[in-house]
Amino acid sequence: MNCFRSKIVIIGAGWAGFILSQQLNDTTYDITIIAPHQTFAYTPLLASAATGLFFSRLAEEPIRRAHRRTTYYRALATAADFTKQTVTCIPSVLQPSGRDVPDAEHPFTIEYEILIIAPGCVNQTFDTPGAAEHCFFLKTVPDAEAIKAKILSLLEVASLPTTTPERAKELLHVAVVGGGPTGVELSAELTDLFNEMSKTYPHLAGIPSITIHDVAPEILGVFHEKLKVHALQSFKKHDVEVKTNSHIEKIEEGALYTKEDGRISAGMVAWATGNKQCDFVDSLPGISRAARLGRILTDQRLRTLKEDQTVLENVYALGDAADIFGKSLPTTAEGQITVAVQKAEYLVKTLNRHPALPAKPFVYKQRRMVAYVGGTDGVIMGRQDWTGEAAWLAWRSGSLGWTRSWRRKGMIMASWAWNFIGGREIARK
Ligand SMILES: Cc1cc2nc3c(=O)[nH]c(=O)nc-3n(C[C@H](O)[C@H](O)[C@H](O)COP(=O)(O)OP(=O)(O)OC[C@H]3O[C@@H](n4cnc5c(N)ncnc54)[C@H](O)[C@@H]3O)c2cc1C
Ligand SMILES: *[C@@H]1O[C@H](CO)[C@@H](O)[C@H](O)[C@H]1NC(C)=O
Ligand SMILES: CC(=O)N[C@H]1CO[C@H](CO)[C@@H](O)[C@@H]1O
Repeated sequence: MNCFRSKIVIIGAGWAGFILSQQLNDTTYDITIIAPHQTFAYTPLLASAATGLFFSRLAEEPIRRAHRRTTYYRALATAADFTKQTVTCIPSVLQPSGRDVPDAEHPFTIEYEILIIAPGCVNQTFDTPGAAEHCFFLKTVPDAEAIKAKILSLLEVASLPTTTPERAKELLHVAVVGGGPTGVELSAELTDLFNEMSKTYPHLAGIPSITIHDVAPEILGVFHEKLKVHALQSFKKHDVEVKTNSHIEKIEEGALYTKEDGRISAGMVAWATGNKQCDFVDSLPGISRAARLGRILTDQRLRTLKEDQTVLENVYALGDAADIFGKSLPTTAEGQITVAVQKAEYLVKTLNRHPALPAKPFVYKQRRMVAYVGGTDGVIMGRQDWTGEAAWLAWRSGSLGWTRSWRRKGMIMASWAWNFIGGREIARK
């Protein structure tokens, strides 16, 4: 039995792809995973990782595993041929800096019998001049480490005898572009960090500042009114300035320019807005796409649809790269993981049974939405609205829920306890 294993190729090792890579039956399937980075990142933990709340290694999980018969290629998928059933990839080469650089000179092609497309989204800078070069992003663990290193460097430069207090203020001004959950969480974590830093850098007390810029008339667009008001009040208390209706015109080293205020000095500009499909998804031929963001459309069993809405056999799509035709699921950052995870678990169940057997359609179960707004304070949206301490606790335990491995849960808890006693990791580096 099972001398013949069907070849499954999974593109992407995010919330969706990682779960599939770990849970598909490796006795029945010959599983190949394609992802440009060797770990899966717990995205909700990245903001805390960036501000040194715990060792950033805890925010990721290796794709290669002992006791699993899977093949992993550190590469980017660049094209798929649905007729020949092949995927073309280019290697993603790890640099000493910790970054991955794609190597277009050495493409390779692999065959599949079942293809699972889950490459997520890539950040979008709307062609804002200078953004790609000068902004800090928060999508991967190396991104989080880069933010951490930059903050530490700014604190040290601001402490030099040659730095005037005015210059220190400019250096320690962090501008966050994007008032969605990611931007809000990063700002909240930064406030906490700066508050704590005032102990190790007492000479810089009161100097750091954070501004959130959003083009929209309000931040946290998806949350209930009451919760938004609470988040804003909390930011006021923590000296986070929120600039809504703010249009970013360009970014330079050390400054951003807005239509409303002109040049604003900032030691760091974090870009936390805008998603678009990766080039691979854009390149897929003959498939049906959602009006919103050009996501791949699937049927209710997550099978990719062709332009004429018929099923493309053996090609599944899920996560941020896909939508179900005729169904509206949460699309705000806060519900997306739940959707990605539930779809991945559904597909695991379907494929582990047998892909040819009739499957029940995917059904989404509503879960709560959480955003963190600094200190022991937070907002939660779900069955009932919570604010304050209870929400914070739920957020913390919620973020433990994200990390499925108990070893990691233990380590994260230990590092929170450690922070409580010993101050944040970043300070002791
Ligand atoms: C900082 C941050 C915080 C967030 N917080 C929350 C939250 O609290 N709650 C929530 O619901 N959502 C949150 N989100 C959104 C959530 O992370 C995404 O909805 C979710 O990750 C989508 O899962 P996915 O598997 O589709 O894609 P991802 O998790 O983005 O994974 C995509 C994977 O595909 C790989 N990949 C990309 N292109 C290619 C290619 N061409 N070939 C091969 N591999 C490729 C990537 O390297 C990655 O491994 C957050 C996102 C960020 C960035
Ligand atoms: C995988 O499939 C094999 C053969 O069908 C089966 O014996 C085994 O129990 C399955 N493993 C898991 C973890 O479901
Ligand atoms: C413009 C752009 O693509 N910027 C960033 C998007 O995210 C990646 C991965 O984190 C960054 O390396 C890019 O610079």
